[in-house]
Amino acid sequence: MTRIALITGITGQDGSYLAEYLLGLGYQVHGVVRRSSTFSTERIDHLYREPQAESRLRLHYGDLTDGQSLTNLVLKIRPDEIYNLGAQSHVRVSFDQPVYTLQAVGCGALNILEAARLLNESHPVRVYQASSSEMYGDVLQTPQTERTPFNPQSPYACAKVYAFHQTINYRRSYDLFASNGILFNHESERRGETFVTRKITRAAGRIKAGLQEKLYLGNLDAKRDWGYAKDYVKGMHLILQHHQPDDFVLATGRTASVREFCELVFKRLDLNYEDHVEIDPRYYRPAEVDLLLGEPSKAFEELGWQATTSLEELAAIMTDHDHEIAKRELHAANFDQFSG
Ligand code: NAP
Ligand code: F7E
Repeated sequence: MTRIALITGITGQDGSYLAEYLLGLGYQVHGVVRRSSTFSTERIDHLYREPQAESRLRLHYGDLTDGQSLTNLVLKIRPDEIYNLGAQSHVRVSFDQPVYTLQAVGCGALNILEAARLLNESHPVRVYQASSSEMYGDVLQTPQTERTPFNPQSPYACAKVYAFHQTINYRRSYDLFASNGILFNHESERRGETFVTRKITRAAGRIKAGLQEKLYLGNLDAKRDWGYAKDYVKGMHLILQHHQPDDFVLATGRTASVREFCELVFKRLDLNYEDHVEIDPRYYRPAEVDLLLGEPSKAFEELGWQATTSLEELAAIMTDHDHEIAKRELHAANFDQFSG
């Protein structure tokens, strides 16, 4: 029997890699897409060009804040697995839009759990909740494990803590297979361009191509445990294949500062980041998370999962990808000048 998965946030970084991975495993994949006035499916459009995958991928309009339509969709599709990846996922933006962030991240997760609870009465379903290392906030213990208490530092993190606990509540109260993946930062060439790693690799590529001079950043001393998103979606799948629902940290076990990431990226392009990076206090946050470092041994021992891409490899993949984009941008700019 073909297994059926429903992914919220399928148009995002993780959703696109997860859809690819599940289609490769033979799943039928359904995705929830928000209606917008421009197309938002750039990260998954290529899947429609793969004939084998195309017929097993279905997109549906929906929004995490619209519980009734999510329930209708879940009861119609009857998925075996639900991956709740949809979110207003930008920490800095959550300070500007705290209520919407709570609605999408906190109530959104509750809407998914309610829909799954109803489906579970007639069809067994497993739910993955995209929890976050941001929940540790102003950390109370280093490294952070599944037992480290949360101390959230942003509206985003507070909403994720709510969703985390509701996931456990539904597991205990309704015998629903509902698990949290507590994922530390994971990046890729599909990372949104306002997250710091991608902001750095995009700008460095453009600086190398002569398209810009400066890169303006906020706190260079913040430290993160950065992995590669492709590794992490495999972990999400393993979490739902486990013999029982549980909560798992997925991380690399290594931390590095924003400054170190800048050094790696600019050095790969034979540039010195100090010549180009300037501080703009606009990018500081009202409250900062200074240090995140995950301890992923539970995931290794119980799921056989580990991160396989080093920080150097991640920086190289993203830098090379974005340097190629910048070269194309330069070519297009020169062509316009010539033909104009
Ligand atoms: P992302 O690239 O920002 O993608 C977020 C996705 O959620 C997009 O598809 C977005 O749709 C969708 N979305 C936003 N608001 C929605 C709403 N109200 N209803 C339905 N869908 C909505 O995020 P990501 O990096 O892939 O992260 C995936 C999940 O993991 C998120 O829940 C994030 O909070 C969590 N997480 C991420 C990391 C990380 O380092 N990447 C670490 C821990 C946890 P549009 O395309 O229309 O905007
Ligand atoms: O910031 C600092 C910033 O926005 C990382 C999300 O996926 O991971 C992500 O949240 C650090 C912070 O990611 C700039 O202050 C400096 O300390 O790339 P980021 P994040 O806040 O860690 C977690 C795990 C999630 O769950 C989230 O969904 O970099 N920083 N200068 C900057 N950050 C940004 N964005 N822009 C700057 O100019």
